[in-house]
Amino acid sequence: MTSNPARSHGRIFSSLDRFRIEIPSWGFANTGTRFGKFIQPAAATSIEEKFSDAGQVQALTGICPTIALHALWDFPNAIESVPEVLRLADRYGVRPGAINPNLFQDQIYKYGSFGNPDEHGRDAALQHSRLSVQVAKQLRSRDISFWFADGSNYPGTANIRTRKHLFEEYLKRVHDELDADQRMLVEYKPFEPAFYHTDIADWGMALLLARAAGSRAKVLVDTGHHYSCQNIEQIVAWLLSEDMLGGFHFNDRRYADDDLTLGSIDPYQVFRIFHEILFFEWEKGTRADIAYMIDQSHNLKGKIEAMIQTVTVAQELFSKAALVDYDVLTTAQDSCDLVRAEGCLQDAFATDVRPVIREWRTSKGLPADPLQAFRNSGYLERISVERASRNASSVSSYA
Ligand code: PSV
Ligand code: MN
Repeated sequence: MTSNPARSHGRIFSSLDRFRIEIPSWGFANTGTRFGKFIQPAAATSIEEKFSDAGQVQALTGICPTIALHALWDFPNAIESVPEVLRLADRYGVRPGAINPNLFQDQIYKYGSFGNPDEHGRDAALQHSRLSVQVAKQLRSRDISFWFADGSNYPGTANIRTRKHLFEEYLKRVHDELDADQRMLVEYKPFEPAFYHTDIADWGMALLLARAAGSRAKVLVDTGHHYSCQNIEQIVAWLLSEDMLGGFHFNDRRYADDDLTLGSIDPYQVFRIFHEILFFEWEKGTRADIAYMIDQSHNLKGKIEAMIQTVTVAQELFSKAALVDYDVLTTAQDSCDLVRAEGCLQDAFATDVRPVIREWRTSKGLPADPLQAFRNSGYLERISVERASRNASSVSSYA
């Protein structure tokens, strides 16, 4: 860590000035496990309520100017919804962020989207992807973020190589539709909902497919989409070195894709990811073009509080990572001074950056403690009353 307090203070401030993180519309709605949902009276029941909640998070933290949108979940009428979404963006002070096509929910995707052996399934996926690109253009969203549930559940039931080729072909066809300033993000996930093979199961597959799609395709790393002991920061370092890291879906996990709030299980993991990015930027003298996004969904914590919690934890971990002293680190690495090198990371991680973050927030006219400010605001009480009956009527009964 830099030993000069004024220098540390300056580094924290400049890291906070630049750090922005996108919040997901679906993080404000009721979600559950495959065993059912526990309904929250305050959960958002419409796209307007999602924008309103996102506006609260932005107003209190100042670092979440955009909201990721999920086609179908947010745009039942696709293109026709665009004017309304633009109106909501204006009204609530958050812009549309990444557009997430939904290629997994409709019955036609039972055996896959781009990997479907039936051409009708593939065509439906292509049409929906093209529509999502159009929506993104009209909303002036740069990123279209693709996650595919495609895969198979039993050995021998799918031709893995044929499906790979289909993905190459169809991703390229979608890529051809992008404007010059748009990007395609390709997300990977090892399993679930497919339990034997997943077509895009890891970063290597996502990387090859993104390369095959075209120059504006990059890989998206969802931190929950890895096996337990996987070294995610090494994947990040490799993708940076290949100029193929497009963005993140941040969340935490203990067992699988748990979608828990960030840093709740392993904050050092997130710190190490940020360290690899900032170290890369320091070495290259350039800013990496990465979309930092949250993808969390938990059915018991209050939605807005959980979002604020994740945002502030991300902010803390990012500014801790900015404290690593790269001169000391590189000297220690070059001379194989292992303890000193490791200590650079440990010292930065152990630093309590919260007092400086509070100071930064005050200097920007933001509440020093966004979570407390939210609790004092009365917003939650108000929406709990307004939305309670709509949420209650969505409870399903198995009796
Ligand atoms: C899949 O688990 C995923 O991470 C994808 O990003 C989806 O779009 C998102 O979750 C939906 O919750
Ligand atoms: Mn994700």
